[in-house]
Amino acid sequence: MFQSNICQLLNIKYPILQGGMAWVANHSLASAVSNAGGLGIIAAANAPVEVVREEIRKTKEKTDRSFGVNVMLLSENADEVAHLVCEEGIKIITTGAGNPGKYMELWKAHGITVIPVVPSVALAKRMERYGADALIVEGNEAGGHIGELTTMALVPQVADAVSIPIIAAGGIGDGRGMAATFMLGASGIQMGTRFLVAKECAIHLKYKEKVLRAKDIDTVVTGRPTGHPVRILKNPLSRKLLNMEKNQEPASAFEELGKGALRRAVMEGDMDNGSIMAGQIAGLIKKEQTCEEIIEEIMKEMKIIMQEGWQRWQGK
Ligand code: TUI
Repeated sequence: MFQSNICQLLNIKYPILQGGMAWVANHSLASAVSNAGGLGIIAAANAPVEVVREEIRKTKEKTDRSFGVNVMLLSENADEVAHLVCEEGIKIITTGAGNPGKYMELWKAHGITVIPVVPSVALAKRMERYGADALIVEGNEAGGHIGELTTMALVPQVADAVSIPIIAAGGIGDGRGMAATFMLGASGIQMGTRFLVAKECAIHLKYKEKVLRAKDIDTVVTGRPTGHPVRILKNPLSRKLLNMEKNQEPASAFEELGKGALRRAVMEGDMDNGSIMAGQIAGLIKKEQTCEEIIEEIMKEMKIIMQEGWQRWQGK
């Protein structure tokens, strides 16, 4: 059986984490991923603390396995959520979109395993010093809010800079991608886009169809001038946003257009005015499957490709 240090750290069967996707990663998806042997993660995103509490309780009802909560640090509710996870006895936290330094002491005092997302070597080193247990090293192939570097360039540089385990994210959609990041120094992966189309993922059908139909070049990065670049699928909204960037319109105009846009896509299936966050690997994803099918398939591919890679090296 394949086991990595991430499996021991998180008490899971396979070193596969589900990304904490805002408005998407709820109890249904998180419990399904955990029940399939990966690590399901509830996204706190911008949600009010009571909504997050309810999601945590529902997840506990649906699985007795390990699961985590993602704290999105740009949220105005981040402080409250940071304390809620302690109250609710959450064992694993991932963070995104910022530096979680100010919460590390609190979380470590509660015995929580803390895994920040880092987009750079500098933040990776700082998080290790603060006591992070592992890192999610996310390249800009990912959907949603992204950093500057690709997975291919970032993962080996962080691997050389820290000694805690690394989970690679951004651009990984199958066993080949998983094997590739292991060659770069990762010992686990996090996937978002592949789980967007999971049967247990309760987003609008039109969102899933859009991901399933996406081609390799169908994502764009919007919002660079705001300091919060976001990768989404091309649609009328993305075209409007990019036009506004070209015309150097003020940040307030972006905010106005972007407000509620993710919710419109996820909940209402509004493919014109909604923000359809997805990673560059969307073009590879062609079918809806259960979380169990996704995870088992990736682990099978991973094992085969690790063996084939050696044969290729030998010229066979
Ligand atoms: O957080 C994500 N992906 C997200 S969050 C999100 S909600 C949102 N929507 C619109 C604008 C902004 C947020 C949608 N997708 N991924 C993890 C991630 N974290 N990517 C990049 C970072 C990151 C960036 C800067 C982590 C730390 C960081 O630190 C800056 C600092 O303060 O040192």
